[in-house]
Amino acid sequence: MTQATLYLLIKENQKEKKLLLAMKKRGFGKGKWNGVGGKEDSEKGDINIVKTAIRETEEEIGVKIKKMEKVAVLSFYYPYKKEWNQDVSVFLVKDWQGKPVESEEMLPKWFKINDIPYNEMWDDDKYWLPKILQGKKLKAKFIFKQGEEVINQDIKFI
Ligand code: 6OG
Repeated sequence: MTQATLYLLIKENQKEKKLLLAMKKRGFGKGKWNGVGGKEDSEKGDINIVKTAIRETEEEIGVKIKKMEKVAVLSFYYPYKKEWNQDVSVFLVKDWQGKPVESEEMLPKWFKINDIPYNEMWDDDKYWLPKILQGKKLKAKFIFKQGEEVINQDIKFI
């Protein structure tokens, strides 16, 4: 199973809480808002998840992660296209350096927690992301049908 990662930057003050999403401009998930992330790449010097996180957020949105917390493991299954199957580890990031900027791969934008564009995101996100934003940690499984729609899901809180 392919292992991938997803980083969700969150900024919060007394007044409001915002989540950074980025419009994917190419590759898997093109045209959708998502967190930043990808797969470990040993050719680029990734030796562990922290190195991968730092490289990817720098490449994709120009910020340097200082601290991150693992909050979920999501397993995605595509019975009609098994090579897409992947496990995605999700991390919340509240401490980083720099300001998110557009790259060749992604266009970042801050969203208020109550304004997340779920209808322009992966279909599974509406099931697990609200729980993460409430402070829960979870392990989940999603099965997709053609058209990238979830047909089966199982969420366990940990
Ligand atoms: P690259 O192909 O760009 O890595 N990813 C998903 N994220 C969400 N929110 N929902 C899904 O539901 C996803 N499937 C994959 C993991 C792909 C990036 O997309 C994430 C990676 O960050 C199916 O290397």
